[in-house]
Amino acid sequence: MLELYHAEPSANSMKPMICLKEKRLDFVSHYVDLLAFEQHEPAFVAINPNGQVPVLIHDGAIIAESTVINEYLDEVFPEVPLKPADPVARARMRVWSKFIDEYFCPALSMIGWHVRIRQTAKAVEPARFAKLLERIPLEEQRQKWATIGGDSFTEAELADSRRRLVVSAQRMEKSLSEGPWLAGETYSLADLDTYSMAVALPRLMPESVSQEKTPRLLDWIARMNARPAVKAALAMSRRDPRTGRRIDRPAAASA
Ligand SMILES: N[C@@H](CCC(=O)N[C@@H](CS)C(=O)NCC(=O)O)C(=O)O
Repeated sequence: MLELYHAEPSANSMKPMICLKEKRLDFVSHYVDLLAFEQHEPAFVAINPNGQVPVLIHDGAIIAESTVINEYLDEVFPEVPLKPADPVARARMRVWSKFIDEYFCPALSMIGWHVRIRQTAKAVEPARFAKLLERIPLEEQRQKWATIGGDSFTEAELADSRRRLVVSAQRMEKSLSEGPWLAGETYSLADLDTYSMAVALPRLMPESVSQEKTPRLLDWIARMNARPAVKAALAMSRRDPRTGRRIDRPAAASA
């Protein structure tokens, strides 16, 4: 049996959600509401001591880390392959995943937390917020929550993250001038891992990600949006995109 602990279909949670959908695998969905701090509840920390989503459980084996989860799924369920057969293209795919994890995602996360998550932290009554901070297992995450609950990141930090997002967009644009998909001729984990972050860029940075500046990136996002697996993952959202309010859907097996 496959179970996925995930939040909204965006960023790291979205990576395995698309992967599972591409592979048409049934899985039990466990929604973890990050804005209700469910990821730091003892029951979830017992599953992932980092207190972060996503987490896959396959026949009792717990696998964390979104990139690792997708590599695992591709290895164990190879019927719909998501790695190019050519070793050079495969290496290129892995360089993208590394770039996403080490460079693009941390920058996107800082901006996303500053723009969206900050208001959630600010809305919590200070004494309760202090208690919530205490139970965050990772020191780095505790500091990050404390930062956005306080004065947020410095202008210099935010400017550097925005710069890194522009670099990321330009890198995607260049790569897509060399082939239809990020690793070359074949749709792969590089595309779905990167899309899970990049889909936010046109809205976040219209001055840098536009028809004029990054036409190939926008075309690639449109091709990704049209994939049934991507549509199915996005349909698992539990928040109304207009109001941001929680929509309660019954937890269900999904394919
Ligand atoms: N390296 C991890 C990062 C996971 C991560 O940052 N998850 C975020 C959601 S995108 C999270 O759970 N944040 C909530 C928190 O830290 O409180 C991965 O790729 O799975």
